[in-house]
Amino acid sequence: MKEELTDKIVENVLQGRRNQEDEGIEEDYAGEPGVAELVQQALDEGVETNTILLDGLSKGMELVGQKYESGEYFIPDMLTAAEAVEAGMKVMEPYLGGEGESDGKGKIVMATVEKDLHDIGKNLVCIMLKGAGFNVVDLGIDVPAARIVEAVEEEGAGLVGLSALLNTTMTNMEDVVKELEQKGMRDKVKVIIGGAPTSEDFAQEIGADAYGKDAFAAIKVAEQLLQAGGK
Ligand code: B12
Repeated sequence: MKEELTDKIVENVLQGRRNQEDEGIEEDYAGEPGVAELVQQALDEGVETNTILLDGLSKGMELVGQKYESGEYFIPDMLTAAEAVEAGMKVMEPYLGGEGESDGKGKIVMATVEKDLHDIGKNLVCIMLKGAGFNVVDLGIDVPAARIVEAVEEEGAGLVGLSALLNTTMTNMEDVVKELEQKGMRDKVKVIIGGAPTSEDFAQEIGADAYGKDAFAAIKVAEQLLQAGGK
């Protein structure tokens, strides 16, 4: 039952169907439950949020990526699929700790770096961090280094999480580290990076404190860094 539901979520992400009113990319599925309804159903049936995220929404988006790479899907298809994932995440959010003030663990400023518009992974990380008790300040996409550092200062955050999905924008992460250095804030703020083209080696190369492979790793490294002296 659980697998059946997550498989259906994957299928509907692939079809870019936010809800039952949407048609599909390949054919018209209107009237059948879409991602929002399926996620709700899974939650009602007690499927764990992590399972819905990993085996449903994330897996669906991964397959969309493969279809794009193989030339089967085009940019509009990626966009509709992304919207379907978002619709699912919206349904899940209250179950993961929600928008409420959760300042038990520490404050983290999250952003997708300048010139990068990908936010599904970052949003997932934000949701999971909130669920784990962090106070998350999400600055959104295409955020210049100066704005990120300004927000870290304003918010008094001890952590900053940066996301990049493009080879051409991952280098903008280094600007944030440099800006923190220039403002004399580097020793007070821990920098965590993530996103498909980044890696542990790249984190070291640009002077970041940690790399997180996925949303679960994000929680783990954020907790470790806090214990190691973040705010
Ligand atoms: C959806 C998508 C889009 C959507 C984005 C919609 C949105 N709201 O995000 C749209 C259509 C807008 C888009 C546009 C483009 N895209 Co695009 N896109 C993708 C796609 C298919 C999926 C990305 C995704 O959401 N993955 C699912 C999430 C859950 O995974 P994730 O982002 O990796 O995040 C996880 C981890 O990386 C990690 N993580 C992420 N951030 C962070 C941050 C921290 C702090 C931590 C710890 C962890 C962490 O945790 C997340 C959860 O587990 C990928 C293909 C792929 N296989 O990744 C291409 C891809 C990233 N895109 C690509 C390209 C080329 C583009 C365009 C340039 C296309 C074009 N010609 O216009 C534009 C660029 C726009 C821009 N300026 O940013 C390339 C990038 C190649 C490269 N390495 O440089 C890819 C890899 C596709 C390809 N193979 O060609 N894209």
